[in-house]
Amino acid sequence: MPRYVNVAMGQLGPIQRSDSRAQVVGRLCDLMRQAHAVGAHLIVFPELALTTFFPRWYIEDEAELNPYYELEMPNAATMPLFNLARELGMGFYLGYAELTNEGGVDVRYNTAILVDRSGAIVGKYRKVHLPGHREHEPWRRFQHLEKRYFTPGPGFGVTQAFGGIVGMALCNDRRWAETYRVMGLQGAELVLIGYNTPVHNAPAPQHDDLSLFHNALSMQAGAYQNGCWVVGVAKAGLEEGVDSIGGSCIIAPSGEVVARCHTKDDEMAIARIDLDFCAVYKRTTFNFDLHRQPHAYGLIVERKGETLMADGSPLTGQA
Ligand code: CDV
Repeated sequence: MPRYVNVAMGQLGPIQRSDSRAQVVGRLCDLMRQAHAVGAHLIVFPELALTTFFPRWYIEDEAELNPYYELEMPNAATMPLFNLARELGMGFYLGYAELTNEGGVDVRYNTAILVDRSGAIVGKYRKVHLPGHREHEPWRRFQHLEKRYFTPGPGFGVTQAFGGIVGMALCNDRRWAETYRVMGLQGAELVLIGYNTPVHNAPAPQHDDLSLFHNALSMQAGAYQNGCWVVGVAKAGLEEGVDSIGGSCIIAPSGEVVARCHTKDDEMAIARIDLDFCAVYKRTTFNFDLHRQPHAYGLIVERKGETLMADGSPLTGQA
């Protein structure tokens, strides 16, 4: 019995600060309807898909910050999306800012959920790799305060869903080989990744022209080296004066891009994914059980960073 899943990308154009949740959820519902009309079983939305990318601003007042977060999911604003998913029999992946309370303490996560075709939440992921900085850095054209506004999540799990093994990650996670390998070791066949990537990288502006290349390079490598499908979906375009890349794409276990979005607006694109195609890679070149040599990889978990530069100077830096 072949295991096909029709996976759609629900790329978003910009969301401005003044856009209401109802407007944004309306756009997500539109994309879901378009995807259903061409036979999708699952639609993948971006990171922080309900709001503007607020980490670009330094906000000290919690009363100003808190409205960007969801206290529960689903909630009144997102219920129309869950209802539509149930009505159409469509699953979805959705990124949003989560404010929760752990032992009396407020904790904020950059979160993604996986919802199955019955409208039930079957997986939750909290972003592990939080880029940027914690304090206001006025020299930047815009801030990237994810380290201030979120706590890192506990790790990369996988979920049995859509007939296969599904993993989730968010934006900066896609640049790290460990992200895919930890899920690959749990048998991930389909990895879903929403992102917001400004074209301009303040600490390394020489990367700006390469931002779309690095986006594809990271996800294609992750797919190939772990024999899994990868779906990367952007929130793109000019949002509150900051231009972000598009480049949403679906990548096969061969590392080949099989579908992509071509605008920087709301756009739906789709591919039929054969989950059994993973085995061609998982049983041969990347048969972990046969070929990996964990005895040689100890430093990956024993050491967090390179300790010294080649010239002996200490490593310091920004992201
Ligand atoms: N949202 C992100 O994680 N963005 C980062 C930017 C700051 C480089 C990314 O890795 O795309």
